[in-house]
Amino acid sequence: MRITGAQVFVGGPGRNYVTLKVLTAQGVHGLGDATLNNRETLPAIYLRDYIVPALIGMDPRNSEDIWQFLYRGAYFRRGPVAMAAIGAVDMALWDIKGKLAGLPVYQLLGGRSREAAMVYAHAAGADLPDLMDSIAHCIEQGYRAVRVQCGIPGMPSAGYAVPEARGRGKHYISDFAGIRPRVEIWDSGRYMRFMPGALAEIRARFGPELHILHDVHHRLLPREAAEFARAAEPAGLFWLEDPTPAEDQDALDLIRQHSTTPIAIGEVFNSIWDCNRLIEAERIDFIRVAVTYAGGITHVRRIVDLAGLHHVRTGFHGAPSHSPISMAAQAHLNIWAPNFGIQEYLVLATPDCDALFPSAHRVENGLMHVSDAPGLGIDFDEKQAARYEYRPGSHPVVRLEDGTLWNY
Ligand code: GCO
Ligand code: MG
Repeated sequence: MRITGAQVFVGGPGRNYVTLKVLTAQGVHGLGDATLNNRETLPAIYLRDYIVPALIGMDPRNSEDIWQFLYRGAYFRRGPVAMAAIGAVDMALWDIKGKLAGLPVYQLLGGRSREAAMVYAHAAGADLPDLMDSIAHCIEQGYRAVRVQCGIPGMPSAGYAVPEARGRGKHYISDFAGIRPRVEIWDSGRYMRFMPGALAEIRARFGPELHILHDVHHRLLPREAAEFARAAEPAGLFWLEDPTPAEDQDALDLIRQHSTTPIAIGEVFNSIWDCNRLIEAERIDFIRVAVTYAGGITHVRRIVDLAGLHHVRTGFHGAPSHSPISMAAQAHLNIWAPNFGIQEYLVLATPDCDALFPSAHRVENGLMHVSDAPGLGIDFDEKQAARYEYRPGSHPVVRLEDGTLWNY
């Protein structure tokens, strides 16, 4: 059996999804996702110019050897661009493997460990009453776990993932605004004075059952993060995400020394080498990697197994920065992983998105049910894809009030 070629598509409804389709002489094809938010053309070029020509003639069933070939063979290892490209190939090869076996990918991983996987939705408000409405809306839709992001009184800009105006909680992600980033102004002091109390009010309003998550998005210094994690304890968070940038991983000890609030980190990590110390030192409770830019199913499975040895559960990244193909690959990992925790889930299910990526995976009452179709259980409609082309966009850039550049 051999690979005869592969195509790369860039574009999609509201997002520049990078989709890889691997073709075989036997007519079976596999799909992968290499979307790297706001840098989408880079994994596409890495695939087109360097990986696809090398894949032709290889036996797609040897997904492990192909992974090693792409990782070790490049000499320059890791990094989000290369790992997104490798991840896409790996997903596509698991898709082919499942189709050949006539089995859904989760069966190849070891079968079901649970009936369905809990997901969390996003709620956001320009202020606390607006956020309360947004949370209530998520609960009405059946979600049991909600990430809550709130506008901060006096903050010059709305804040991370927060709408500028009330009632717009669903539309905070702006795209295709060009490559010159919007500037947001941030003030950690105002945030620290307001947010822990707001989290406690959310707990009081919605009761003990709701799983409440909050994303600091790398904005605090380690000492501030320790203080914040402790101040948030009365809210009983499911997790506190990215309280401080994880580049200085020893600094995370400070959070552990001062608080028992569960910590989730890892959405920007590309490999097991970015998180092995964090996991082994048990500095985190949830690992946030994604199959997209952490090297696909083959590599993320290794991270999941290491995490399982250290009481660290999964909480894969699932922002719309990933296409439904990654979400499908993660649906299979989530159903299998013995140390599954939760899955981030943003409602991508617009009619346009469903038409481009038809699948039978479904979320109901806050639980993701995996399709039993062979392979990843997701398709890609090339006629629909022809409607879209790459459009440049950018993450905002964050500055302090005096102009100092800060972390987005
Ligand atoms: C999350 C993330 C995202 C990122 C985005 C960047 O927890 O979902 O923080 O919202 O900001 O994926 O591209
Ligand atoms: Mg995050």
